[in-house]
Amino acid sequence: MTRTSVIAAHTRAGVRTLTLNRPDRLNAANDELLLALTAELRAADADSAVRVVVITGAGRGFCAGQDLGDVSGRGMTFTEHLNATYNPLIRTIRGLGKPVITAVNGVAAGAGASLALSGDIRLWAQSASLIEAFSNIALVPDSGSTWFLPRLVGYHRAFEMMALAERVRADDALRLGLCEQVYPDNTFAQDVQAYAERLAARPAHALNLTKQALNAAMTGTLDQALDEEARLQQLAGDHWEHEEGVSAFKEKRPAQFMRDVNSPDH
Ligand code: LHQ
Repeated sequence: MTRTSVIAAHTRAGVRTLTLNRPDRLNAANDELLLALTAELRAADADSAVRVVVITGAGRGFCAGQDLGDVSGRGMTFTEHLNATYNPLIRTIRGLGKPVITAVNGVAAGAGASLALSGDIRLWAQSASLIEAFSNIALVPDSGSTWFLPRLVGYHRAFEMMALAERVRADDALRLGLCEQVYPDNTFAQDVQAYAERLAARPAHALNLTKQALNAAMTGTLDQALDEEARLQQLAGDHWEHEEGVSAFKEKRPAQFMRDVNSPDH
C-alpha cells in the first residue's frame, strides 16, 4: 500500500486500485489530486505486474468534480487549468495500455461524472449516482463529458442531462448504458475486485490492441477501422498470447494468459 495525502493505492492479483481520498469533500478534485492520480496511472501503465487499473473513491462519494472551495487553480485561466490537470488525466485513462475500471461507489458530479464515464468498464454501487452538475454553476461540461455522453445516450438525452443537472441513479444508469454492472453497496469492493481479476486473466496484449482499435474506430470511418483492424491483428497474431489461445483450444483446456512477468518471452 502506498499513500499520498489524496490517493491511496494498492495492488492485489494484478489489479492496481487507486482510491480518491478526500472523503470529507466527496473526493472533490483539487490540483494535487488530479496530478497525483495522473502520475499513479502512468506508473501503473509502466508496471508489468499491473494488468488492470481500478479508480474508486473513499467514503460515500466517488468524485464531486472540481473542489469549488479550492483556489489553487485560480492562478490560471479555466482553459489553462483544464489543459494542465483534467485533460491530461482523461487522455491518460483513454490512452492507457491496460483496461481502466471506474468503480463508482457514490455520487459522481461535474468533472467527477466525466471521470466516471471515462473508464473502459464502469461498475456502479447500487447507491451511486451521476450528475452533470456543471450548469448548476453556469459552466460547460468538461473533462470529456461532451464526448462520452452523447455517444452513450444520444445528443438529446445528453443535452437534457446537462441542462437540467438531474441526478441519474444506478438502475437508470444501467438502462442508459452509463455503466456495465450494478452491485450491492455492501459487497461492492469485493465484487469490483472479482470483476477486475476476471479481466486481469484475459490476454493483456490483445486487450491493449482492442482498446486502441476501439478508440480509433470511435472517431474514424469504416474504411479506417478495417485498415486499423488489419494492422493491429498482425501484432496480436504474432504474439505468444495468440499461440497460447489456439493451443488451449485444441487441447481443450483453459488458456493461461498470465505468465510470470520475469519470463523472457513475456
Ligand atoms: C464539495 C464539493 C465540491 C467542494 C461536495 N467542492 N466541496 C470546474 C471549474 C474549473 C475548472 C475545471 O472544471 C470544472 C468542472 C467541474 O467539476 S464543475 C462542477 C463542480 N461540482 C459541483 O458543482 C458539485 C457540487 N456538489 C454538489 O452538488 C453536491 O455536493 C452533491 C450533489 C455532489 C452531493 O450532495 P450531498 O450528497 O447532499 O452532499 P453535500 O452537498 O452535503 O456534500 C458533502 C460535503 O462535501 C459538503 O461539505 P460540508 O463541510 O458541508 O460537509 C460539501 O460542501 C462538500 N462538497 N461537493 N465540488
